[in-house]
Amino acid sequence: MILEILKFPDPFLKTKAVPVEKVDDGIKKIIDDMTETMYKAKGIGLASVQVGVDKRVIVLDVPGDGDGERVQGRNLIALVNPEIVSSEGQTIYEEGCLSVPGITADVERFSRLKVRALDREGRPFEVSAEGLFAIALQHEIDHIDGVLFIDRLSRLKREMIKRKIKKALEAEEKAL
Ligand code: GNR
Ligand code: NI
Repeated sequence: MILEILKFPDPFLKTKAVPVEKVDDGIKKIIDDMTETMYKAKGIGLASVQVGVDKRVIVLDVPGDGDGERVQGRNLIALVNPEIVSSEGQTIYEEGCLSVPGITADVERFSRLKVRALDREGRPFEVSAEGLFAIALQHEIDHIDGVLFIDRLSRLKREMIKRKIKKALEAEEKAL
């Protein structure tokens, strides 16, 4: 089932999601619906909070450097209760977000990290990440803490972006 992706300034995007206690059929359904929604929206990741769910679940499918054409599911990964266990280095990448359409900005993140989580069957696992996968993982973990990439910009840049979005929304209203 395709879910609706909430857009800034929807207040729900500030929700700090709660840990999943048990990876049951309800959580599996959320994972599957989020995966379908991510592919439909052509995103490389999606977090529960973006679709109005307050449980700590994220999905990603980040194309690898040598992958060539994009094949859906090749790098698909679902993480329940993800936790960064170690991180190093720093990198800057021009990020976008399905909840902040039409806006991109350079964001500083860790360049490498190890993340511990539960998989779709509720089994614990650890994954090492670098490159775009590491960036997207941090972007999605931010979402389940109620943090958007624009929250990681300088106050000036953030205020400029907020004003731009507000103006665009007002123009949309007028056109109706
Ligand atoms: O599809 C997405 N692309 C992207 C590009 C750079 C940095 C982060 C991302 S994640 C984004 C999908 C999204 O908004 N996930 O929350
Ligand atoms: Ni996002």
